[in-house]
Amino acid sequence: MQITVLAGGIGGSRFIRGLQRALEQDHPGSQITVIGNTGDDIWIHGLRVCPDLDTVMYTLGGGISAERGWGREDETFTVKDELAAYGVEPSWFGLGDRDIATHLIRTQSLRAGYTLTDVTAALCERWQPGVRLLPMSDDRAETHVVVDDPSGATAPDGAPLRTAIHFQEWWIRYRAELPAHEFILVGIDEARPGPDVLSTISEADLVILPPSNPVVSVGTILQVPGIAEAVRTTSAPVVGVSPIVGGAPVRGMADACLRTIGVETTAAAVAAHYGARSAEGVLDAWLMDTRDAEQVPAVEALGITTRAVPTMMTDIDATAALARECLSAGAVLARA
Ligand code: FO1
Repeated sequence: MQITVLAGGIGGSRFIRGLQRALEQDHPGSQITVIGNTGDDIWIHGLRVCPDLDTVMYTLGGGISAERGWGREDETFTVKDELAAYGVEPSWFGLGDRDIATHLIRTQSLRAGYTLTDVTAALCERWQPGVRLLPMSDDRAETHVVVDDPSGATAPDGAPLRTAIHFQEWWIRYRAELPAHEFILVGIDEARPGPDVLSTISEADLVILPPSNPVVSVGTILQVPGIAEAVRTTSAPVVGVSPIVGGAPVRGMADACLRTIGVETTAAAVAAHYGARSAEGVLDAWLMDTRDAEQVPAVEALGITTRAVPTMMTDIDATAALARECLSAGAVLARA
């Protein structure tokens, strides 16, 4: 089977590990292509950092820090401390010494004219993640967040001044606690899908939207011109997994992101936000946790085939079981 997954960072990577396990057992020889979010990418001290691509690569390649969910295992932060000793900002970004090697290679290669797709493939030669990892775009498309100016500055009329900060600063420095008025994907209008991105969606046997952040990860990927259309028109079934369980994100701050775009933090509201493919949306099926089973009829009413299943990815077996539910929902849809 050819399966395409639109993934962000930690949640998406964890899901893909379970999908790999399920496919090894049930559909050996299958190929997973991951379309990775690059809206989180940022220039840090002159280095190009791609948090979601690196999280997928490290998690599936066995280099991830299990404790943090991002960055490298056995990491040290000596360079970060030295930069802070010089009073150089940003000091809030956790730039690890081992991780810097990845960013040095990426930055050098980009400056030499290689595309992010080329660089990502080269980095994956070392890590062997067992999937094809494609950036959503080789063009810059960065998520910035419009917030009230953290300095508390106000306009002459007394209203708080608004400013835009990079998503990473909002996410890491302000822990998404600074109210976000709007997300702006800088450069998105000129961004093109990376090579092979559209074809891996249209030629897939199954497309999965894993439990990544529906706004700033999956939502960002769907904003790249052409990608949402490819998902809407692919002959493959499209199955999504709710990242919201019992009215809260399982991990991260997706609730703060959903609030910003005016979507309620429930499994049903996220499904409605993605929309049914029969109604200009992107979903054929939606898997949400058994704890939210009472929301199944509301999502079915949208024209989205819905199942309430255990979605907590507590270990590889639980995640493989969740992946199997996706494969099964996809198979049912394909027969229909
Ligand atoms: N997340 C944090 O909460 N704090 C950090 O200092 C941090 C540094 C970092 C460095 C490299 C990298 O690849 C990821 C990093 N992350 C950090 C995670 C990252 O901000 C988020 O995982 C994604 O951007 C959101 O999905």
